Amino acid sequence: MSNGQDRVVALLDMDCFFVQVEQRQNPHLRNKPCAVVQYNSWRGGGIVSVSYEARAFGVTKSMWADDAKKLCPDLLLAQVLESRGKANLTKYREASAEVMEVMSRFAMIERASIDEAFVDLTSTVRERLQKLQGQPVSADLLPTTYIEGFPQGLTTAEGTVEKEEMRKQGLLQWLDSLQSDNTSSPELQLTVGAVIVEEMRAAIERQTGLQCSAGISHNKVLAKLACALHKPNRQTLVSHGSVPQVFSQMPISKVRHLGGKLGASIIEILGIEYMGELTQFTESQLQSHFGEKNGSWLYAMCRGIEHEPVRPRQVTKTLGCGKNFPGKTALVTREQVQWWLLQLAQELEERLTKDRNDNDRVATQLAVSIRVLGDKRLSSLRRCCALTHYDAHKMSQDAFAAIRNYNTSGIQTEW
Ligand code: TTP
Ligand code: MG
Repeated sequence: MSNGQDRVVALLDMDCFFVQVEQRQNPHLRNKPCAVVQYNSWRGGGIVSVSYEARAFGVTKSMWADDAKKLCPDLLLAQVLESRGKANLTKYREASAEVMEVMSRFAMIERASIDEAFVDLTSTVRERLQKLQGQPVSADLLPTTYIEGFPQGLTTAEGTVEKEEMRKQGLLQWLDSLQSDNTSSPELQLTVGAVIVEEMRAAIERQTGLQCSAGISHNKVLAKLACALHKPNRQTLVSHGSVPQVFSQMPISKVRHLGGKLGASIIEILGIEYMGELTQFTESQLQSHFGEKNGSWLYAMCRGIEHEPVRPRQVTKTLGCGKNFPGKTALVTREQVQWWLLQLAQELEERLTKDRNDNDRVATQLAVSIRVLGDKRLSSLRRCCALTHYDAHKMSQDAFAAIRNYNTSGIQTEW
């Protein structure tokens, strides 16, 4: 098995994505505390994206706009469009496609969400290294790069040094430590990866007007983690050597794949808090608690090693839409259920048809999920059926047939 340093993987994540899309469209919103809300009738609407200026006031995602205004009276708001009684994300999906298109000119990408993508830069880096022919990498090519763990051994009044000054010192120290003629050095490969990511981010901004942050490392988990270290509009390189320090204070739930049940059970069963604490357990101990596969994964991961490939995929695998009906808005009649299924199916029909034209493929399965009030799970019930025609009426009827037995009222017309 490899030592986990054989690849160069990056994760690019747009900064306050929905806000930036609104700011691009409306100059009055630029460089201001600003947030995007969804549905504005209840408490001013729920916030889904917050500009960094507004974050300085304590405004966060999933706050009500009315509460956010108390923290930041000058907060400007933009709204997610609504159609057919639900949020319409078309504008953001289109902006996302613009960004993904620019990224994919550089290397193979895996779209991970509406505003983030993984890139495997291993072969691109190798080619670039050949061109460089042992020339050292100049700090000018890394104007927005932080090297995690650097500068090292700085003891003089750190608090007084500007953040940008620290970044530069760390970068220069790191570049000095590299052997630029050793093309198989993992540290040099990451550094050249970071140069390419600087170019990608500059191209994205030039072509779309949108800014992003990035993480550069040897695998997806570390790249994702690295990206979050210096947001917005910056990128962070996490080397294999910096892993012990990064993981020593990294809450387990912050690590990709550990935000859910598995992460919670690790914390409970082993009585630990941070990712680095996992290194004190043997592989078989971890396997006995969490299963063979998870145990091995954790044993390697806490040492910074992970092998999940970047899968070539620029478009989503599934296409979905849904709506919540909290409190008094709960659906109570069969007609209401059928009517909303039709609204959702109409959106699907539109998006499926566009997808067939854009991506030259057809969907074959329709899945219906219901979540009942109070259920913590993502869905309380999920049923699938064949998807034969991109037809909203047909899809909504099939969807209704798939869930009709779930009606708990005992009466056909009531739900
Ligand atoms: P994120 O990348 O989580 O957030 P962000 O881009 O707004 O901010 P950051 O700079 O921290 O990356 O999500 C991307 C977009 O997805 C976000 O702009 C809005 C949308 N979104 C929702 O609509 N609902 C949600 O619960 C989340 C998390 C995101
Ligand atoms: Mg984002």
